[in-house]
Amino acid sequence: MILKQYNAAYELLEKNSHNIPNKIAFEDDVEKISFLELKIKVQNFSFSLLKSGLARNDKIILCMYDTVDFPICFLGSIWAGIIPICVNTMLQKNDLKYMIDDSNAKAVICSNELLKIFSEIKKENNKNFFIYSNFNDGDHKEVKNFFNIKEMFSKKESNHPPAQTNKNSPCFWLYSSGSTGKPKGTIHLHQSLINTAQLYAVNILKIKESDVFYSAAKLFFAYGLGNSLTFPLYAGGTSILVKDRPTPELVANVIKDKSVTLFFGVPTLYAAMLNNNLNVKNFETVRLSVSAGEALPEHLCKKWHDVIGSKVLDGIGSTEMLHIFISNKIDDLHPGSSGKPVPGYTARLIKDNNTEAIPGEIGELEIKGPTSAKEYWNKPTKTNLTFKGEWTRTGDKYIKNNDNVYTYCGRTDDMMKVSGQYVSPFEIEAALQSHPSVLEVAVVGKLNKDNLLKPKAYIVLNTNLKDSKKLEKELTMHVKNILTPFKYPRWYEFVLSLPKTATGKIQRYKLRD
Ligand code: 3UK
Repeated sequence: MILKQYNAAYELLEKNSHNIPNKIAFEDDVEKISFLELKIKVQNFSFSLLKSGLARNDKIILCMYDTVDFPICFLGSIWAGIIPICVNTMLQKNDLKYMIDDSNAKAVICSNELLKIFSEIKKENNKNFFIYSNFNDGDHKEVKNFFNIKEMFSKKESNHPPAQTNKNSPCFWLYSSGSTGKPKGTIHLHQSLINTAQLYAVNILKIKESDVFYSAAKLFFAYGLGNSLTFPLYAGGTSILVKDRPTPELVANVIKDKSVTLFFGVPTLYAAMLNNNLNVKNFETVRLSVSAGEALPEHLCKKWHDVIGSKVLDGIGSTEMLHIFISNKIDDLHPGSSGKPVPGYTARLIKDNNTEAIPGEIGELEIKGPTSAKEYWNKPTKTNLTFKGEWTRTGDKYIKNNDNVYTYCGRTDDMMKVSGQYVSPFEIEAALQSHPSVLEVAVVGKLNKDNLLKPKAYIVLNTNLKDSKKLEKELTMHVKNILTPFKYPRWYEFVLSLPKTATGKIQRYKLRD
């Protein structure tokens, strides 16, 4: 069967560059770009990439801060049929080198500030990948095969057509970190970007042309890529891109200065913001917030609504599924839960004995939908473990109730058996979180003197510790009041911070001994 021609970059740009050519699509700390200018620069960049020596299906590492250049380079590569691999700008040299080697990328596009690290990788390893960047004249002239993206953007090739890809052609990659093991190149298809925009952003968030989007999660994460690039382009809204780290102060200022209507954050940020005596007036334009990446504790969900006056929708997404597939809805909100499957996706919970869990039973979440990655690059064993035909395994334990509402119970490998029963570290964390002295908490299993696994809590306090024995007693009482009593932590350790992945997920395995 021959599939119709379909290029994701073309699909995202065509309509709005025609209908609302002069509207601002992206705005960063220094510049703005309209829908029409964006399309022109994407075509110019695509043309220049091909002319510089790259070919269809070549891979290119894209390591850039959140600026207007990101969407031009990402979409320009896709327009050319070249496969961009978005990577985290905070990675160390050896991780970046790993990804260049693993993917066999022919080239790198990076922000000016990251030129140094890639030039070093190139020289130290005698590699000949091309580097594309917005360098200033005189910068890094010593490195071979350097191209200035700003010059490429203005090449005047606006008749340059998109590559003849189809819905199922590989489009771009993201590296999935997981909590252990080497990062895996996750191959996404052309159809997936627009499917996330339609199924989640239009149907659940009700995105529209008047929306101003701001995501604290950066563009190189799947979460940020949807929030700040795919969704605003699809809706014809405006996306605010910010290079700096999203501190509570910065986020509040951006929201106020740019009159943001849709805000996307992660639970840790919501906790920090609510702990920061927010000026509620800053948030008047926000019509809806979104939380993902980790489960949003019930009390934070309620408190955000009480303080800000608009709702926050918790939803679970993954790098493998590209964006959110189970979510709360504006008129169907369940604080403390992930909500219901997003229409267009099907979810199931699989028990240890390989049968499906019924309501009230815990199982591992598997998901089916039109945005799943095709496979992990060059990792057949991991691919077969995660992608089972139409179903994609998440590695998460969930429980659903009779109303089909899904509640997170922790990563599969974080689950504990305490007193013979499955205990999710997450429910103990959620209980501890609701205590006024607790800022952040991670719970892991630890063996007691009888070699039985019991919960231990690592806690970051939001006050100075005065009397630890007294506080421990108080916390235990607090947990016993909320949960089945045997779930209370047998040990407490008060720490200044918790170990986390680059995407802000607690690395519980590092706390286990
Ligand atoms: C966890 C959640 C409970 C869960 C992501 C939105 O986080 C994203 O992708 P990652 O590949 O991680 C996936 C894993 O993170 N998780 C994410 N959201 C929630 N757990 N409640 C949630 N709301 O373990 C999942 O398997 O980094 C989030 C959109 C796109 C994404 N890629």
